[in-house]
Amino acid sequence: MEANGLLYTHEELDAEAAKLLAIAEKKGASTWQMRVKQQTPHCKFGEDGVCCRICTMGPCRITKKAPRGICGCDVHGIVGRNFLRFTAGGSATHSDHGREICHTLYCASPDGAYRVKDEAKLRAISKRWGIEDADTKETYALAHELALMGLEEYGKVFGTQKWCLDASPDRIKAWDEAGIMPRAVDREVSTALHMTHMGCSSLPEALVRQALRCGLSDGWGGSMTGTQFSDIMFGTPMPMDTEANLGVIKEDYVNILVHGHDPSLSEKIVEYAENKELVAMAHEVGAKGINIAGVCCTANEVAMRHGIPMAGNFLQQENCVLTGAIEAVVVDIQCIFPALGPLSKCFHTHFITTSNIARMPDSEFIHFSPENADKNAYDIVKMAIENFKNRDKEAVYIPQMKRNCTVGYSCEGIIKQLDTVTNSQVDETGTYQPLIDCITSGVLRGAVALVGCNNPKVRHDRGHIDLMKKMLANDIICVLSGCSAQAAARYGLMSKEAKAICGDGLKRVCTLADIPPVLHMGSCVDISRMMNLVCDVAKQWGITTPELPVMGCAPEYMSEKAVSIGNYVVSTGIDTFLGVVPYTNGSTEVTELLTSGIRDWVGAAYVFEPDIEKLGDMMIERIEEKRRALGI
Ligand code: BF8
Ligand code: SF4
Repeated sequence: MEANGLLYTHEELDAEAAKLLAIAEKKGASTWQMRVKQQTPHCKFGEDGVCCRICTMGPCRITKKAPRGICGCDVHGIVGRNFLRFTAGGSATHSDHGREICHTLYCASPDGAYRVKDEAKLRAISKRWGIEDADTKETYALAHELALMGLEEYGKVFGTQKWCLDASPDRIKAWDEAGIMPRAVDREVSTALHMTHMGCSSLPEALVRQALRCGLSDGWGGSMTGTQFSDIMFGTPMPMDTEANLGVIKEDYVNILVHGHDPSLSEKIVEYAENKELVAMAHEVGAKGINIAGVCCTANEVAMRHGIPMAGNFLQQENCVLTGAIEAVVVDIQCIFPALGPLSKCFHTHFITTSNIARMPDSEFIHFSPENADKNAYDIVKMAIENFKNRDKEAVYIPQMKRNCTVGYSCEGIIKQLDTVTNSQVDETGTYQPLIDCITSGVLRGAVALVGCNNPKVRHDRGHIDLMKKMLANDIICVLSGCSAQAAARYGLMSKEAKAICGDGLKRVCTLADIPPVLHMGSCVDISRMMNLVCDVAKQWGITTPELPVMGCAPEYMSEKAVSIGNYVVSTGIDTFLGVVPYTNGSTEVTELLTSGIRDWVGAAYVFEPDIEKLGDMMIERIEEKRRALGI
């Protein structure tokens, strides 16, 4: 272990994974490590984005000898169209998650399955959105009105996204001038699909512009709704302690994994795990109780609101089942390996799918709906309990490795905590001024939003961890979400003691503010929180967002959602560093636009760099460059 036993090393965690892999081999189960071998090397045409199959005259693949598709489209048009479609997939997906949350809020009632927990937030948003009598209206009448308004945002006929009103003035101006102010999500996704239909757009500039706009409709639309409306119902996260890594699975308990994204499901499972009748039932079958552990973004959602431990991130999902100690994996939507079906069949594990959006073979389907949430959750937990007797106790192997972490730094949580750093200009309601003071004085050099997935193209979690360590040593604070957050947590970087590996400035800030050096801001839809954070800091500082010494980075991303995020982060004025190239290498024109040209529209651009060491150096250099430009 490093830093006096504070952090796990890569080797320690790799050794843990290797043992589980050996179990898989013995059982004849397929794992992602095996499938990667079967799938590599990847198709070069696909990798470069130069294959087009959007009409049945193709597929057309661009080579030196065949520079155009049958319709005459060149490589730049093909790569640009693929990039836009990729973005649209991500934007639609995130936004549909937000739409489900609107629906849940619409079903909320004082004595029903879902209630309003953060009434102040409900009233504040309602007021900003122009609902009459937002201060005095009966809570649930107001919640339903806001939920309906939220739902209507998705398909509104005229105008642009209401959340954009919260952005800094420089953003609104930039988006207006670039013609990328996002309209309704459904409109932007449809426009993207229309533009990329055979015989429509093949001009890279138009395709990239729409990709930014479509991304913005996610970050400043659907994702923002998902985040803010979840806070209204389930509470705005505040710092709390929990644990991470496979060691949170408990041998003597009924173990239920919650995996996916939509907290409507996981919140209820967490609630029913404490139900007296069900706990008694668990005791009857010989278990000490019911243990819930999270995987992927669901883990982030329930960790930051209830302190539920996080078993692992995207590339840990199979490892969880391989412990042989999981009675049920309960999933909703997104980032769920279809492999979990066949894998769970090698054990006693129930693989329970719950959403019409994510149906999979070899799963047991229990349709979960807000209207039947209580019964659904009860049935699911009961199913897991009844399965405890089927566990092959001899075959259980739970690596005893876990780390403490502090999670749940929403914007509100950060303001509350950072206010303790300096005494300068602190007012009663709290502001970002202490954070700004730390940056202008140089105690902190800047900040990096480290986000996104795992991808076997980068060794599991190493991109995240190596970058974080580098940033921390250079007094750059990190804000995290998604699978990046769980990587930090399981290595130990999200504990307050991890300040030991920071530069002197960041160490001092962590001590004074009593925070870990990497701040958990939530799930991937919560990157919208980061957008609020940068805009509010810029407003308070009196500068524009592109002037901030702040970077965005997804070193191991894999999903369409991540590319949609990249597009709204960059459009929010934050240079965005990706460790995996988004299938754009085939076009010099598209690459030039994304890595440079779009700077003219939004004041920021992408860097694609698979060498993680270099990527880190470039981020630090960029932060220092921004500081010099500000004269700080
Ligand atoms: O939305 S970071 S692997 S879990 S896509 Fe998925 Fe990527 Fe993880 Fe959450 Ni985000
Ligand atoms: Fe080929 Fe053009 Fe059809 Fe694409 S749209 S498959 S490039 S003919």
